[in-house]
Amino acid sequence: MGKLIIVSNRLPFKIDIDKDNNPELTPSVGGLATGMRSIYKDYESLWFGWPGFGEENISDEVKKKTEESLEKERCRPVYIEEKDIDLYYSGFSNKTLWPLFHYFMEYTVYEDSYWEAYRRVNMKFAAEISKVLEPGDRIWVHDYHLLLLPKLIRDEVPDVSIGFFLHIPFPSYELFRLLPWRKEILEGILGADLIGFHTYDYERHFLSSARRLLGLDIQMNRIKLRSRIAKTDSFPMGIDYDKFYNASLKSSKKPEEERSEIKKEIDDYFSHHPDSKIILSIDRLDYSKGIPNRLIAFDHFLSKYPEYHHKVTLIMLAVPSRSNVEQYQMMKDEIDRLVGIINGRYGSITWIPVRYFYRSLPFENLVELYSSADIALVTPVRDGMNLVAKEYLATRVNGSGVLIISEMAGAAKELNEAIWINPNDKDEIAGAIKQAIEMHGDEQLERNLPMQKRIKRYDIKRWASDFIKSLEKMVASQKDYLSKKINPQITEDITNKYKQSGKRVFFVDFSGTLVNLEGNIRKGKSTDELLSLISEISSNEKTDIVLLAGMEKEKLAELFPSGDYTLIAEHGLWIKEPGEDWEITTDEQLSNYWKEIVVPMVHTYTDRTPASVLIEKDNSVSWHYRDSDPDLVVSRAAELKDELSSLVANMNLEVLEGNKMLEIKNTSFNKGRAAARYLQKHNYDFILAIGDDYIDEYLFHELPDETITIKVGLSKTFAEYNLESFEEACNFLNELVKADENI
Ligand code: ADQ
Repeated sequence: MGKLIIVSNRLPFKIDIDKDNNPELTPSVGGLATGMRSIYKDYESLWFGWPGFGEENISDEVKKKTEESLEKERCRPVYIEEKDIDLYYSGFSNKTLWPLFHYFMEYTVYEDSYWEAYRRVNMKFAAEISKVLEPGDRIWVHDYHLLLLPKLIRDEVPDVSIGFFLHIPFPSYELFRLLPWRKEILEGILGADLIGFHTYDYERHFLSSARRLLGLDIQMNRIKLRSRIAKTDSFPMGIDYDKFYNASLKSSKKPEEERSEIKKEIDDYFSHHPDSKIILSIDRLDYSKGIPNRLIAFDHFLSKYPEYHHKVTLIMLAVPSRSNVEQYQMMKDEIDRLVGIINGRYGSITWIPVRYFYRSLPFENLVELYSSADIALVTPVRDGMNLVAKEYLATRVNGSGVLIISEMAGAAKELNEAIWINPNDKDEIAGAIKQAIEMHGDEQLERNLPMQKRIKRYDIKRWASDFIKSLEKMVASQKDYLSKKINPQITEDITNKYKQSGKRVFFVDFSGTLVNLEGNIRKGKSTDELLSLISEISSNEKTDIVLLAGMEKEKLAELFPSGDYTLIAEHGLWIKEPGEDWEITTDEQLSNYWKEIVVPMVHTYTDRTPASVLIEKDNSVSWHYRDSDPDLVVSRAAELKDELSSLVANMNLEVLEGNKMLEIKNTSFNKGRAAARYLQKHNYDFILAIGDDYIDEYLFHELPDETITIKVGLSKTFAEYNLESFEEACNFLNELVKADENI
């Protein structure tokens, strides 16, 4: 098995250079580093990330020593120039993507120089990673700083396995579409085989944007790309449950003299205020975390329920973060102001309602705070996951405590026994605080135990290993899809058979197989080249061509007027051989009475689905929705199919789902039957059929076993082979035709 390459903006170590120019590596305590460490040992791993400084800021000696130390930890630095760090990290990552993806449109900056630097840095990562890539390697790219990286790597090494995980929300299409570089970003992410999100909501937002902005064909969570399938899935990130649980257990058993200063202070507080409750909030100081909302709601609580004055204290810990970004500075001022107002308004000599700390704390202190707090108040206005809520629960060794969580945090989805609040509803938050203070111990246990069980089971290690297993599975199924792809060897084999044959026929579907479905064939844009290819094939007296299409016979004859080859129209109902008139292919009596019922029914869908059209043919009705809202048509088409299903059984009809269309037709004809009927009259020792649509599967099924069947586009098929696109199909046919010239 190959290497596992992990890529994140930062390496999982803080690097300090001491006075003797020696690097000191301190492992990061974050969840990601812990999770990755757990799978590191199962693979030969390598981690790429920014070391925290640029190459230009260190001497060659320091650089060499740093790289040697990092290499021992299987880490490779990606140096970023200082000017780019500012534009790429503080700029595009934190002033464009972060606010937009957290629904802070008003903070989002669209700045070309940020974007250019973002691209440059992503390219730098790609270049560094490409140097070490070997067949069989897997790459796991993390987060919003590196959205372009999956595609950049794929462009370099097309068959490498790439997973991508987004740690922040993916916003709804309505927000995402505002980004000037939205297509490049989507294409960048889609370079991955597996794209992971914390929740299903983020996943469906991503799929919706991919469908609407790139017009991609998406079935369930599989996205059909030109030469591969990408899959999305949700993997709610967990924490190192045992680490928090065991640390809390250890802290509760510590003798008094060994307790930390913080713990002593808390214990002292409780000894003087035995009936008092501690509410705890811990966050990075970020506008997405809803800290001002929380303070306003706490103020409201104190004003609405004065009976709790002196009986409750909010301990609020905020870790300094991105303090060079203006909005963060403004928010810090706002928080300072609000804390001042609350403490000034309600505080007394013996009671400070809000105890606010603006600093980072060592792990042990964090655990002491978690385990001492009666209530955790987690109120983000938008949060990808929120690990603090899970960490609080993990430290509650005796199952007590109350978690109040914003429904806007990804974690809320898994923590539905907690008290949910809307972070914008101060009255609801005040009520939740009251409910939490008054909650009976039994109820606390009843709520916490199932949550603890859940987050213990799906911890950070399970999260990481699940993602990797899923990536491996995806790569295996990718191989299944690609196993039918025509490669040079297969082309050669088919060409040899073709050359050795005496008489050949090509059954060729038209739209989607030889021309792009979006290409406007009516305006004659793409027909010239195509007509010359078809004439070339049919001018060879050993080769016949049968063109098949869903369109009406008159339209097809107008597009292909030459009369030198056979045409099959209306999905197999009509056939016209060279020099002959159109003939119906079925002996069954066709009646059209059903159209009186079906056409008005389809019309009600056309009317309610902008940009969809109904086409009524002699013996079939089709509903085309290529240009309609892709999300809307998924449900509309399913609804119509469902409505038709009870009718069709009694009327000898069938509903076929084609490429962005539904076709309702009589069951007594199809392309396969028409082709089989044609073959009864002619003899060939080389038969080839090529089509792109679900409807062409009839063709692949009905033709003799020795037929060479080719499906254009990647999807499950009865055909023996796959080609990626209509361009490849045309090239393939061209090559066969040329083979004759070389005999
Ligand atoms: P963050 O926005 O950083 O992460 P969060 O998930 O809450 O948010 O993680 C914060 C981490 O920092 C926690 O592990 C916590 O223990 C630690 N921490 C907080 N305050 C601290 C303090 N004062 N001292 C020391 N440590 C402190 C991003 C996304 C989240 C997503 C994570 C993981 O924004 O939504 O959950 O990534 O994917």
